[in-house]
Amino acid sequence: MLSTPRLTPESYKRLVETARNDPEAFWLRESRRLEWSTLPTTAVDAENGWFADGSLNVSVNCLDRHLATRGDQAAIIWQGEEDSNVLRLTYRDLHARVCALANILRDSGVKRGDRVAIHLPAVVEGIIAMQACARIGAMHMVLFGGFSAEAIADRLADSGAAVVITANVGRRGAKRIPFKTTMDAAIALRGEASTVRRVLVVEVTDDTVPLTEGRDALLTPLLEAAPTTCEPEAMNATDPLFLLYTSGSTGKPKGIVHGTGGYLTWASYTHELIFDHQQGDVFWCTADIGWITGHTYVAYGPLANGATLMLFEGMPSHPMPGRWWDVIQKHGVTTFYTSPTAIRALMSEGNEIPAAYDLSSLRVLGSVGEPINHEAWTWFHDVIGGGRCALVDTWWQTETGGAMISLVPYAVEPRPASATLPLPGVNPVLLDEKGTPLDGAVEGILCIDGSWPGRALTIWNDDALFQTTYLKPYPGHYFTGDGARRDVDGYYWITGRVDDVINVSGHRIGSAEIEDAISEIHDISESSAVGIPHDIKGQGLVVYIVPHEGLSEEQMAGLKDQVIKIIACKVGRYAVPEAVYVVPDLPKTRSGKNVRRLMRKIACGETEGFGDLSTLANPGIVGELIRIVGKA
Ligand code: 6R9
Repeated sequence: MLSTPRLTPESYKRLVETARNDPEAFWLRESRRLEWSTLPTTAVDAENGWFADGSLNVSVNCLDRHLATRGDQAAIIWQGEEDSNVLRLTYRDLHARVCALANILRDSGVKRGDRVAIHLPAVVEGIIAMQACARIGAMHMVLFGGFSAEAIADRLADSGAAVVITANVGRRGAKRIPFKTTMDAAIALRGEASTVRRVLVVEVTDDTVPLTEGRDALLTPLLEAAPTTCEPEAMNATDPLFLLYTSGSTGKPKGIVHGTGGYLTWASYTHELIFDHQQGDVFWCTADIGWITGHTYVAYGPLANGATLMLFEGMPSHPMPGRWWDVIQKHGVTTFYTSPTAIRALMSEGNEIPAAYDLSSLRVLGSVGEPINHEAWTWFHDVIGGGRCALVDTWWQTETGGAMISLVPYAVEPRPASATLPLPGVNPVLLDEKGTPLDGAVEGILCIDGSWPGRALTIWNDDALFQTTYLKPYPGHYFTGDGARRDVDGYYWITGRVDDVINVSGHRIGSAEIEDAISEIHDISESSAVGIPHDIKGQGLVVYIVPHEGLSEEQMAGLKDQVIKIIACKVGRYAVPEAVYVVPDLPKTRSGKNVRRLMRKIACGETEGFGDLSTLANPGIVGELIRIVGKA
């Protein structure tokens, strides 16, 4: 379908200028893209936050207000793993289902401000559950499908969720993923201290699962009996909408809290801009709803803008390579948003696979989650996009709520593998280590000046940590944790994390999180996790462990397996390392700090060029590590 782009280079420039010259007026105007029960009269003030005197309901914005104009349009096209398994939900259907579930949640005692945990595979109930929470003003906390019972237990405890929505199982071919059993195990881990009072179970298949009397209920019969209208809760713009855990460089994963009016404005604004969203688009973001991308560009942005979204239950290359391309062809997907890891994996299957499908419906392609390399960008652009589609590389984070630096199709000149320019209203700066802003073409620490509507409100239960993590490292700027290079034309090239966060296939893993898990193994005295480049995953995780002295050969032989098991159990299988090196010691500074920079280089196979080692407390260990890694 040929369409006129939303923005031209000229109108884009005007947008950038208006946002720069009068941000207050600019953002107030952008807030009007939403339907408010009380219109905000101010955009931002440092004390009170975004659109502070406005009130609205997010699910009304995503559903009710579309009923008159597009009630019969598909809101979700769900493709099951089996080809014949397709579900089309119109906005009217979705509205009814969301209201029914919202009523059930209210009946289960969920009130405004309460937390509801959602742990589901890629079925429509995930989106329905998120919208149902928003309707009654409860905060959802979505758990990634791949989390272990321990990881779930930690998040349930920290959030204090009383109600959980999960599935009997997830489907992967003939395999069944035990969602309910994992949830039972997570709840059991805390015993009496568990906050969970009610577990609602979506039946994805007809597999039966044990139900705990008085706590668990199957959703289908409840939904059939529930009314399909539900009075929405009028929320203040700065009330929290959801809580989502993400990893940082220190300690346990943090519960990032997003607000209502600012977040939804940002989701809608950025979805429209970066994907050049047009009436009739079929928008497919492949992210799991357990990640922020699945929140902003599956559950909220597209629905706020009245789009039709594609949801696929299966895997990219299962049961045969090309399955994703088949979905695009079959459903006429126009906009396709995925991760560099997926692109690289698909690229490695060869060009004949996508060549067998008609991908001519595609108009805009997007990439998110990690830096995209030149080769993957070019392949995606040329082979999947036929050289004809805009390809947007979108840089952002859980904490930013939505895209911050991204191409705007047809308005900004693309450059392969560059996230290009900040969106109108976003003000990035590059700083040196001391925090001095750098001008011109330069590489530095990426920070953002001023605020933007999508910025997280706080960290759940720990506002002081929010301040120290993001606002205090470089006073006056929001610290992203990323490094970036800017070229002479002001284009940004993200270089990756500058802190101890490792990005494996777009999943953020804190080195501290891994080391914490390993610290539970008695025979290990110390460990260090570092990231190294990986052809498909972007980064791979490598772990060094130091055993206690005096272990038997047998004990030594079992250590690597123990490490893998404990990481799978405490964090999840997605965080299992590529390699575990058993070493006698870790390189340390005289003040006792582990020198990750050296461990990273050695894990990459480097054997020289480490610079001055005389500041190490134990310089001799470097040669040892090189030998051990080389031999492995
Ligand atoms: C949306 C999301 C955030 C971190 C971020 C950065 C990396 C995300 C990127 C990118 C280069 C891009 N990242 N998008 N790096 N280019 N287009 O991924 O959120 O899971 O919180 O991860 O991911 O390092 O700081 P989140």
